[in-house]
Amino acid sequence: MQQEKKGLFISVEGGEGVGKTTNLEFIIDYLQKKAVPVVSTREPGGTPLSEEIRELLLKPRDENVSEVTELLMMFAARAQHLKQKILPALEGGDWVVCDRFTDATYAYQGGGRGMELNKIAVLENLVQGDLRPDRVILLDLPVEIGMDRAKKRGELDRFESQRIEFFQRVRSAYLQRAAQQPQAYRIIDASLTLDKVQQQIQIVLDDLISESQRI
Ligand code: Z5A
Repeated sequence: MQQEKKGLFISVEGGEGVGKTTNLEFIIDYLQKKAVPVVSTREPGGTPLSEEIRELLLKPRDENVSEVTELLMMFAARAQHLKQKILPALEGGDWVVCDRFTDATYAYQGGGRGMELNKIAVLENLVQGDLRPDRVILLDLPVEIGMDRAKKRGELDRFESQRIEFFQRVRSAYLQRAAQQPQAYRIIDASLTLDKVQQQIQIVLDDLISESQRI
């Protein structure tokens, strides 16, 4: 798949309760104020079919879900999301800001579930071709704080019910990917107050806006 990409593609990543949803709203608002045309979306999800797959993935169930099933469903939702929403928006010149993308698959299915990274890479190439986020904003937070924040919101889904060790592996996997790809990743200290977190995010967005004006 060869993409004619014109807009910028930003993903917002991090473990449980780090503040992705809260800060995604800030990002969209900030970009709109700067007159950047922007589409907000999320994974798994983003289109009617992908949202149905999300429901299937998150629903707590007695049946043990195979890691391969989970991985294939993530990429099935992603393939639909790319075709229906992300690629048309980028090709039309919009920026796309996505609450999680394939880095979450490396962190959760790779780090958390222990799936081999080269198997994830095969699906990544099949589904995305050479499309990768231009910037990954990684909200990083000690796992205990994130879990506490998330618990306050009520009932836990199938992922949120995992043990703390799972989320520690997820966090390590994210930090490892960030270290391997410093040009794409920006790590934000999400343990600070919301104001301070958003000041850090604003710097990342201002850099991207300047870069896009130089192209
Ligand atoms: N998943 C996967 O396994 N593989 C994949 O490839 C993909 C996803 C794409 C659904 O994701 C699950 O899918 C996810 C991984 C898996 N499961 N988990 N865990 P999701 O993004 O929908 O679910 P989530 O990670 O659980 O996100 P969340 O629960 O919506 O959390 P959040 O968006 O990061 O946090 P928030 O709702 O913005 O904030 C949480 C609370 O903290 C809230 O009350 C805020 O007001 C508060 N907050 C936020 N920032 C602050 C600061 N700075 N200080 C104090 N309090 C704060």
